[in-house]
Amino acid sequence: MKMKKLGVLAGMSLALIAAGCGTNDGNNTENNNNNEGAGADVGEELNYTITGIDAGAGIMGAAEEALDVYGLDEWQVQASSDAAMTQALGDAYDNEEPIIVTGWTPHWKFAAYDLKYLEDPEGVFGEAEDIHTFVREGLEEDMPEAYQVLDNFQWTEEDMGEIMMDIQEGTDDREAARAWVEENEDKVNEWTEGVDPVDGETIDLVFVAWDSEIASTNMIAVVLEDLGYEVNMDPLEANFMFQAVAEGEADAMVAAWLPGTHSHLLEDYGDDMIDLGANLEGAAIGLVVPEYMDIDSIEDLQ
Ligand code: PBE
Repeated sequence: MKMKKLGVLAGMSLALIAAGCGTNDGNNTENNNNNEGAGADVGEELNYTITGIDAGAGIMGAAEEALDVYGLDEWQVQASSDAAMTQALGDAYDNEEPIIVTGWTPHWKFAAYDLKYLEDPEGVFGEAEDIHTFVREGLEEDMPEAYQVLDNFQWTEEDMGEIMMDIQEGTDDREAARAWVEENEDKVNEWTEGVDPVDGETIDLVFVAWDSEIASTNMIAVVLEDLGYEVNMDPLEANFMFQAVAEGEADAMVAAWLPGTHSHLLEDYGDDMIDLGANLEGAAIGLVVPEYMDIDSIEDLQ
């Protein structure tokens, strides 16, 4: 630990000397009084580490690819979890320290903190994404009511954000989902209109414990429960989530990010499951930093 701190201090004083010697170019004058600016400084401060999430997330593969494409050989993406990443982000933010995380929208972190996506001129993280609902083959015949609701389900980033914020502020996952369903009766009625109630049939939903998917899966579980279903929710790794639906072990999931983030999983499992289309449009993934950091582009890390 001590060594690391010394390293950071050495990095800082080097940066100060550099600033004093006028090596910063003219359009960087604003930054001359602090220790940030060039990618190498950020790299040293962060131990050349990007704070990632679970290794199975699509964004982790994309981040690795970004290191490759932008020639960031010294950098690494540290696997952890959504919860650990947001904890690290919150800690850094409270101390105005630098941090780079694998980030995505919708996510409550953008409402809680002032953050920005690093520009991605090479387009590694892709354009806007949609979140799709997938069900197992045969679900339409076996559980036509659930199939109909899942097929109709469509909401917005704001809708999902309300549940995510509520959970972030301490409300239990299921309670936050229930509150949203009760407050958004009109929207939910559009999905359930004309669908007959059922009598305690069991439906298995799979998801990954990302904040966005905790919100969406709990919400649709509440809607299905209100229709009379007994709902099981299993948190899995991303590839097992796809596999479970493809092999018919699970009935449905509302957590496929396409066309980019989960394209490799779609390639492996897509032929064996039914795509019910987008339930949310305009999602995004990328590298995210606090606004107070001076870097704006992934290229600034070179
Ligand atoms: N995410 C949230 C997922 C998809 C949903 C961006 C962390 C992923 O990277 O696989």
